[in-house]
Amino acid sequence: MVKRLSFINLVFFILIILLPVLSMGEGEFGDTKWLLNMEPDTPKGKAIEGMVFVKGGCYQMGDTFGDGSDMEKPVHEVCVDDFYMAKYEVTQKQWTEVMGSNPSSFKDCDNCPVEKVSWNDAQEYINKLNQKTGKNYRLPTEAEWEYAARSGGKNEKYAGFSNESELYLYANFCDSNCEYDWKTKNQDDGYKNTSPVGKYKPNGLGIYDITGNVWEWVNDWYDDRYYKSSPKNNPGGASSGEYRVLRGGSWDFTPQTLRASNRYWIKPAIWTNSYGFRLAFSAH
Ligand SMILES: [Ca+2]
Ligand SMILES: [Ca+2]
Repeated sequence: MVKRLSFINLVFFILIILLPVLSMGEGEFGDTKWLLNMEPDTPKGKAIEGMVFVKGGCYQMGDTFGDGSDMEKPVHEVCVDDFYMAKYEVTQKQWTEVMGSNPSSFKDCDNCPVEKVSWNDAQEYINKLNQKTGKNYRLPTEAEWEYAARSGGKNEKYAGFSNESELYLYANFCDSNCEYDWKTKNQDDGYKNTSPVGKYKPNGLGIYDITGNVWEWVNDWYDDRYYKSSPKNNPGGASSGEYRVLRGGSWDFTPQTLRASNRYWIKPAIWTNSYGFRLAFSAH
């Protein structure tokens, strides 16, 4: 009987000592925990928290509405394999949990997108995240980004819709709240600067803020002639260059800039408070 009591006491002791330690480990990444649950080798089509499975396919990439610039031409057919795309832009909280500090201008907003990150900074975040998680997160390619933005390659002018007058329902852009001269005075999206992610209607794949809020770095080197010679299957951009590509427009830009086919090119070490990114990874 004495022995049995001691054993029970020992079990209680172990539980009392170990439980707080175990729960500390579980909370290590806080809200980034959803990232740890994403398996790059997850069977195709399986739902993963925080990510959308994008079934691959072929689409017309570029200026399909005829109102873009030369760098969006020619419209050309592109095919992408299955992949996963994050539902949201990387937030300030997710950034801080991995990097230990927050570079953003518009702070005190955990769920706002991280900004003031260069392409190089985004790579550093991804490398650290992959070291911590043992996964293979990456930036989407430019072709994957546009395919996902157009709700799986549909002929949509913006991510999930085509009518410019609906922008305020889907996107944070330079609307009537915006302080710049080029603001769109007859639309009110509710935010002067960045907004928390997921505040607006998602596109047809359930991806949020892919139009507007912050520009999103993609993996590709920029080359304004690339569309003329792009391979059809899984194009990955120019093999070298001086600029990286950003997509989708931001809180301080015009409707014309927010179009799904619009391309923006910036040196990889440059940051501003309208540049952010979202994660992707390959489906096997
Ligand atoms: Ca706005
Ligand atoms: Ca965006």
